[in-house]
Amino acid sequence: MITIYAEDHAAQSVETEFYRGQWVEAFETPLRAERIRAAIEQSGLGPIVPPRAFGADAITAVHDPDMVRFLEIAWDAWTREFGPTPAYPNVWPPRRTRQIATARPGAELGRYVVDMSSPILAGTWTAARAAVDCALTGAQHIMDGEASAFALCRPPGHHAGRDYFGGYCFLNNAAIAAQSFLTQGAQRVAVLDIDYHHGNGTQDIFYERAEVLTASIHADPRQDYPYYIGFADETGEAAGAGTNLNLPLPWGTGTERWLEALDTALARIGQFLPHAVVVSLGVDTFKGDPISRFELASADYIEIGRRIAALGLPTLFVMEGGYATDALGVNVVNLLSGFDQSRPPSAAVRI
Ligand code: Q9C
Ligand code: ZN
Repeated sequence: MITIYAEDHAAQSVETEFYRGQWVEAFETPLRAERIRAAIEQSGLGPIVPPRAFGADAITAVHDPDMVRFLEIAWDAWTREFGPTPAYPNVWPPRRTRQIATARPGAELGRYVVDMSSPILAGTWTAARAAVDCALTGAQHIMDGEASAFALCRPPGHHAGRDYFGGYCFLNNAAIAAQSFLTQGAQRVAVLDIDYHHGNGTQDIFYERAEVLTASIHADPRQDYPYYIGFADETGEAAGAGTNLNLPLPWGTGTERWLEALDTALARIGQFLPHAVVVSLGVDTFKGDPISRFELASADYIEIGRRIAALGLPTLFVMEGGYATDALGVNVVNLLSGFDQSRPPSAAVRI
């Protein structure tokens, strides 16, 4: 399997993050992507290539253009007022307020940022764009006939909705790639989100869309981030009624129960007959993850890869979360090689 990786990810880098009322050592670091890249290099999984540069159209196909413009200019606007310090919001629009643009970068930040996990830095736009390019390049490989690809995206994307971002994310790499399949003629695409956290941004983007099935296996939103969304009764609306599947699981979920949920999601995806599957690949379901509470073991990821491969569909893996830095490489390589080794031949995309 080919891996797409961009060095520019390192432009998004903070020493600390706000966690449980304190500034603690950051969980989402450049080292994460470096560990994954190194493990893939050593594994012989396949070549690692840089992304192609894509334009903004694929981004505004799923995101609010005003938010995308804001992301692009936010650092300059912020530093003009406050100097070169990371941009965090400290104000948010309450319910029943209107979406009226303000003249101040801090207030604009509050209109788009939902938490304190996604600070805007000098290199945020560069890094976020590079991650999108990795995802789109992976999609391109699949459109060109490859059976699978791994977009080693960082920063992650699945918490970025149509007009908001947070949770270490800025642009929704997986959703942008899924939409790019449709733009290029695919009739149906499925997004399978196996990150520990609910893929709220992806659900938001495709909630009323009949052509995209979104399925997410994640921590119960009563217990964990992103909270408020990700419940089982959220099944899609309007044309998208019935095309969103949430499988929330409680803290402490282990291998058996998690794999049952995976089988449920895979069965639904199989019935949907998608032309391609985008997997939002988080490995924060690992038992050693410092911010999560599922109990998967490293060997489980091999089995997960095998079961996804059994769909026999063109599959784009897009990196999301996973914060047990020392185990990231083995967990990701296990999943991708589990997929590669058990894959039935001739699953190239057919439109
Ligand atoms: N109590 C991803 O895995 N902070 N994002 C949560 C937990 C934000 C996770 C604090 C976690 C975002 C892509
Ligand atoms: Zn996560």
